[in-house]
Amino acid sequence: MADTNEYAATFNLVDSDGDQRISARELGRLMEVLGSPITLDQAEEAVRSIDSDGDGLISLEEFAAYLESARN
Ligand SMILES: [Ca+2]
Ligand SMILES: [Ca+2]
Repeated sequence: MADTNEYAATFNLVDSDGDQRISARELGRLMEVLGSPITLDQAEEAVRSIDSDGDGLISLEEFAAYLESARN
């Protein structure tokens, strides 16, 4: 089980509209800020690969689980 507290601050930064879900658009904006712009299609694909419950959005739990797995 991922420690979501560890990722909440990052998550909230990415979640610019504050609905507690990261959309493809928000992910795209993040990549732009990080200096690696991606297309909306690429952002949607990335969201699909992180989204484990299939609602098309990334929750904090999904975000934390993804970062945990990326770290190992
Ligand atoms: Ca959001
Ligand atoms: Ca989801």
